[in-house]
Amino acid sequence: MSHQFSAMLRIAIQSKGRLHDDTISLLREADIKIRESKRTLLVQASNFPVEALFLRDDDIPETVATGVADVGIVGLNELEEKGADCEIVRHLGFGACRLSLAVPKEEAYSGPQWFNGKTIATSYPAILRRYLKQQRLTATIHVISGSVEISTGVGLADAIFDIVSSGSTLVNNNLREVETVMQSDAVLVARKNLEPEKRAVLNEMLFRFDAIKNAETKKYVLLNAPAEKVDEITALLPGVKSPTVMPLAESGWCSIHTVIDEDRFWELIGKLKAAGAQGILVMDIEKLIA
Ligand code: PRT
Ligand code: ZN
Repeated sequence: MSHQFSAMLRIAIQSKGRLHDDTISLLREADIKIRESKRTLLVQASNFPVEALFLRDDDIPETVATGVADVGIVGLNELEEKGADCEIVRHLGFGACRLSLAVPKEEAYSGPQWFNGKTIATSYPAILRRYLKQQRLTATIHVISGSVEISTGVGLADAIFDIVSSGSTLVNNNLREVETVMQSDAVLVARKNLEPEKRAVLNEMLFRFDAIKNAETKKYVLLNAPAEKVDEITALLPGVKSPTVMPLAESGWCSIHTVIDEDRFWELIGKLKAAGAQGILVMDIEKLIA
């Protein structure tokens, strides 16, 4: 397949950490196979014109903005913090989290003005500085690179600004989330002004990513119905287009095939049964090209 492309696209990927596995699985589902080796920084895919550059997430935005890599997968929080000039091509949905301000749980928190004159520990000073400015707050930012959540307990700061996902780290450190400053997930970013030959490779990759994403929330449904109920049942099914209806060997019965949204599944299933559907079979879809 790679013979139709004349360029190699270099993608920056987190070498280890929270985004690594989901990134590799997304590429694998898109049939872009990257053999990982602990020693190699740059690995070419075996069956697609892509080479992966393994980096720390902190270095990905700059690497893409400066053209050392063409595209990259990184948390939106990291991209915003570094202020790198990249194009956000897709939100990928995994690595979801938020950047929030948290205070010791016994504090009487009345609103953002609580932060005036306080010290806030964080690894995201640029995003925090922007928020404080926008809210016209005067707090001191104390930059630390890890274990931000223990800062208040050891008297290093009055509050923290950090990544929250389940919230259990805050609870374990007697902290309370009081302001959510930004929502984040992993994003696919591209260097601005990518050459057309590289853009073509990126477009093929996007086509595959989109097919995977479309399939994620859909189910393939097969069911049997008495012939006289087919109209009533098909009227209930939204389908990608219209459902496929095929006669069964047993006369007077049909098989109906369609694709439905996962979130509508339980609501529909009761209605389908009530309308006479039987032998309802639900299957995952791997890829869906609309
Ligand atoms: O080594 P490298 O520099 O590449 O990795 P890293 O240690 O800087 O980052 P890593 O791998 O921890 O996170 C990479 C990205 O994952 C982040 O930039 C976010 O975009 C995203 N992400 C999603 C998270 C979390 N969820 C998350 N929960 N990053 C960090 N956390 C930490 C958070 O810092 C806090 O300590 O988990 C704790 C909170 O989790 P909960 O579930 O207790 O709220
Ligand atoms: Zn990092």
